[in-house]
Amino acid sequence: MEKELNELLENLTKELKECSKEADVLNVKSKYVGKKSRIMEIMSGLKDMSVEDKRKYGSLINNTKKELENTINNYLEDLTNTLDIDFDDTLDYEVNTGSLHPVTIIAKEVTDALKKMGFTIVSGPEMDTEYYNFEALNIPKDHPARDMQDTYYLDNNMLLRTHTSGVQVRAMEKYGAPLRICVPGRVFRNEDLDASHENTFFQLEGMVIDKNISIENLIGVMQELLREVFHKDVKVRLRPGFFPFTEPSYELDCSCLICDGKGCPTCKNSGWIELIPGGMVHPEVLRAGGIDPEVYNGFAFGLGLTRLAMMKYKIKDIRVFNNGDIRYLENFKID
Ligand code: FA5
Repeated sequence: MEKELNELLENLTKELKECSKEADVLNVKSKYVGKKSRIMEIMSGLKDMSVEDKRKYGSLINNTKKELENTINNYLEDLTNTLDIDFDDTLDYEVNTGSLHPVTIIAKEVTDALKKMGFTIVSGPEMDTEYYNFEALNIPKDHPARDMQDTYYLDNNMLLRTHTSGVQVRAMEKYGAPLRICVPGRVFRNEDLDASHENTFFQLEGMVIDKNISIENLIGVMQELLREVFHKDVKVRLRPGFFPFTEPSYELDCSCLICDGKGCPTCKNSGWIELIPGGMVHPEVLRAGGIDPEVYNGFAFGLGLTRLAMMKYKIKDIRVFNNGDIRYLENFKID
């Protein structure tokens, strides 16, 4: 018995010396102290030994088992310690930092500017119902205005929101009046793509509901916002527009900063980029949000965030935003 126990220890030591990986040690462990190992077999045979043999060999067998386990655990500990890698921090290596996406940067600038004017940032779902995206905004089924935005309908009777305006009624229902919110977010349209049209782009909705709000308040907010983003006065023009959820409605265009208004493919040679449509919130929309249009009124606007980023960073083609080319994102690295 003693000879066999000594041999077990000797053989274990030999086999461990061959192990250079943790997995090898674990295999050896299973062989020497696992359920089907020789030492476990010997231990289970203890109960059948005579009282005399039990007294003679009992503690020897137990001690050998402990020694086998300790030898294995010590070896394992030494092995994992040697695998620790010491980094030489005196080496001069280049750290490749990431960068923010230009739309993320512009969204932060715009929301910071709006926060200074008392706006709260809220969000809404990208997958929405026809009700919030259209009906609550005074666009019933079969209304021709639905064709203004080519919609991705989903199998579950929902849709991918075509604009951030769907948050207007949700916010009114949740917070009531007075209200001053902005909603940056991704929107989706089944568009033909060109230099200024994507099928997945970002908008920022703004809405103010209070007593005695006028179109001057809206223009004041637009001017302040553009000044904060461009750090200079940018040439803009206001022209009448049409949206079923605002009355009156307007379109604010920004002089194309790619060509300085001379005309280029980005602005389709018009010299202008359609940037921020808006208007006074329609009384039907206020009603849908549970707000009395006899007491409150307000304005709303839907800024094209991706287009604003194009103007600010002089990006000629909107398609670069979604194509995942890291070389282009590297231009926006923060040191
Ligand atoms: C709307 O989406 C309205 N919800 C805006 C609004 C809000 C009006 C509140 C009144 C009150 P429009 O479809 O024009 O409107 O889109 C708004 C802006 O999103 C555009 O001025 C433009 O800057 C941007 N935009 C529209 N379509 C695209 C597109 N395919 N790719 C990139 N930007 C786009």
